[in-house]
Amino acid sequence: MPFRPRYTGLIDKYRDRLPVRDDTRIISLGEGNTPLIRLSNIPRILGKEVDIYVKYEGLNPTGSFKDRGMTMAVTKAVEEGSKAIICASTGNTSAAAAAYASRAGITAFVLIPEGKIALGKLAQAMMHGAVVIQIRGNFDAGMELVKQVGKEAPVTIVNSINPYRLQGQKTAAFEILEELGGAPDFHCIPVGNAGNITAHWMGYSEYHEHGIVNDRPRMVGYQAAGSAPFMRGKMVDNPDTVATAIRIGHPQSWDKAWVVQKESNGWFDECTDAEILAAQKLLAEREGVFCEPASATSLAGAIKDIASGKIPAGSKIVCTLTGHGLKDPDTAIKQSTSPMLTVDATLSEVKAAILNNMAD
Ligand code: AN7
Repeated sequence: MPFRPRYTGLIDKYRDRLPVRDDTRIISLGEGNTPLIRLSNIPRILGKEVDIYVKYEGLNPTGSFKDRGMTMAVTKAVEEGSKAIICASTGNTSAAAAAYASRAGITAFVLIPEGKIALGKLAQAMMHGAVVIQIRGNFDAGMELVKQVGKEAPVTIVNSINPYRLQGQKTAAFEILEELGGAPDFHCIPVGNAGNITAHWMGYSEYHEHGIVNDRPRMVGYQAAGSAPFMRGKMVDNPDTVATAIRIGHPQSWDKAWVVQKESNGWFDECTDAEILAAQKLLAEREGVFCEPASATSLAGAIKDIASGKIPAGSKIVCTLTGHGLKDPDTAIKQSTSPMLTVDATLSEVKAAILNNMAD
């Protein structure tokens, strides 16, 4: 029969590797199982013999990797009888929390930095019926408040300090290992709170320890230059970057991420906003893959390290694209240089517009 079983989300698929019981009610939107796309043009443009794959996490149900963690966190919150969840967020966590809470029939409270989250993410949180609390402060201030209020109100925190979040997110590494038949040489990933780099290392290590694969990648974490505590070696108090998703100065998984760097023999680096936007545009224009600015940090960093030889020729590289480009239409439109023509609705004008703009 040309049919295969319906894909029902990552908890069902990886049930035996996740902390759920047989009778647990799974809160899922069919997250996970995202495409691992092999780049076909960019390596040639770089002029290097490298094999680059992008893990397009923007194709999760709410448009970011956060769904992997949120399906676990909300499933466990409901199992434990919680009626409300709360998070601080630069946008994507709030979108995922709002969606999964609505599906579970519980309340989501989301704290976001006023004026500093991308429009699509705000639309999601509002549309899914979350209680949106804008704070006059940044993500780090919101995170502190969430930790405090979590002790005083009956709400479950679903930021990545909730251990179930990382459990869900580790499945991205499982998928990569299964598809490649082993580990890539390098895994490049954007770093904000450093939950995702930690979760990937957990996933890679789990398959390695169980003998399913016999190697692990070197983990390379890239930050935005204006928001790069791992490069400064200390917390940053006033982080800033066009990549608002990773506008985070006090990473919650600070210690864990340093362990990942050491164990994997990897490194951290930073990219300027200009480098991030250039990588976002390159991916969109040359590969047909649209990710949000924060996500492009992984490719922006990889491009630099490939150019310098730190990532050598012959390497197999996976770059995680954490969120969809549609999350942040403002930044995309602002940096686009594509022709936008307005003409009369006549055959002659439309024809002229086409003939004048044919590629050589
Ligand atoms: C697109 O939504 O922290 O290093 O509150 O949205 O695991 O924090 C978002 C983080 C990368 C960084 N790319 O991941 C939030 C939030 C995108 C993101 C990151 C985020 P971590």
